[in-house]
Amino acid sequence: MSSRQLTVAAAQLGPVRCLTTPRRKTLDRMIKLLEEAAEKGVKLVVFPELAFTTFFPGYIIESPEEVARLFEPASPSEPYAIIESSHAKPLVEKASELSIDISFGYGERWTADDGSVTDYNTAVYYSTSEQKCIAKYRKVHLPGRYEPDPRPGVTQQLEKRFFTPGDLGFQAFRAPGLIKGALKADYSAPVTSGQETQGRGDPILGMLICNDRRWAEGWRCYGLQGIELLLEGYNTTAFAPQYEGTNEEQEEEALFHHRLSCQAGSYQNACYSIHAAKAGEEDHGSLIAGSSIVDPNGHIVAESKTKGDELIYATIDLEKCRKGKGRVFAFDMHRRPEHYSRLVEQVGVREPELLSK
Ligand code: CDT
Repeated sequence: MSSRQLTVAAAQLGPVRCLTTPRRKTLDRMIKLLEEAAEKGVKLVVFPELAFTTFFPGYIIESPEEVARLFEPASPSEPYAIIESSHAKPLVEKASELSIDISFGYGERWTADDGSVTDYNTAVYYSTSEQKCIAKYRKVHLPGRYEPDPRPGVTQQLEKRFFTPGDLGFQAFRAPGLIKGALKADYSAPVTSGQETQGRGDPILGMLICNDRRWAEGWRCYGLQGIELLLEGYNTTAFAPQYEGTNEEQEEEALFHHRLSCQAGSYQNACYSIHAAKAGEEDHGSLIAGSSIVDPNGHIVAESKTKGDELIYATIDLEKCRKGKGRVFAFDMHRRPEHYSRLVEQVGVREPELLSK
């Protein structure tokens, strides 16, 4: 193995059928996938968005107590309380025992110092070499609607009701312990140039959650931090009665758009990416599979074959990110930010004036 090779995996979960599915049942499935990963020599496993529960934004839930049960508490004094929660602790302990880093999604109920409470759709990264969480990401792009669709029999997508958009931005981080001989900072030596150290340190990672993968803006924020490996979990509707097309046509199109987003994002930012689905038939609706590992040229190097619990893995070489980062997507040479102000000044579409008759 070259010094920048690493075996990584997506742990696809089949359906977590309903709101009352016991957490321990799902945890045991996740632990089994982790054990399989260890047998394959995997060093990093990505689990889906809202991994421990059914995709609850697909339900209309009136009772605040019932909603509260779906969230994990956190606060400024205990931002990573999730790893001490009985709902996640056995998974984290198993990851530690097997020396595998993990990333997973969950509903986070954040109580600030002033007592205000905010719910986020969150993912964390747990580093086994550090024995702690070293990064948190809160989903920025929340799809769907606040008010339930009143039409009978439709598939609901109520993320705007359940969550507040993330407030942490797209912060890349380095994960220690994954690459032998990674260059470390030497604060006693004078720094010559940032260019000289690029691609030689501990791997640069970032997280997105589901719908975020469709937005080029988040990918590029990570690209500008030199990301080498992007981690993403998702619950994506396969088909819904209110949309046009047969179930098969809708699912095929959903998979196409999923692959298109992941492949384009990886290519345009010259990074690997890992995508982990929760798939199959949950009570609120049907979810696509298509968990994948994508290389920096945009090629899929591993993809799930089922809609159930399935581990997909690949040995990747982070050195391969250098080609795109040094040529077509050498940002320092080719970007023209003086023309990009519209991207941050404008939200919706403003069309050019109509032409006169
Ligand atoms: N969970 C999530 O973000 N799902 C959305 C559904 C949108 S339907 C195209 C997604 O972007 O996959």
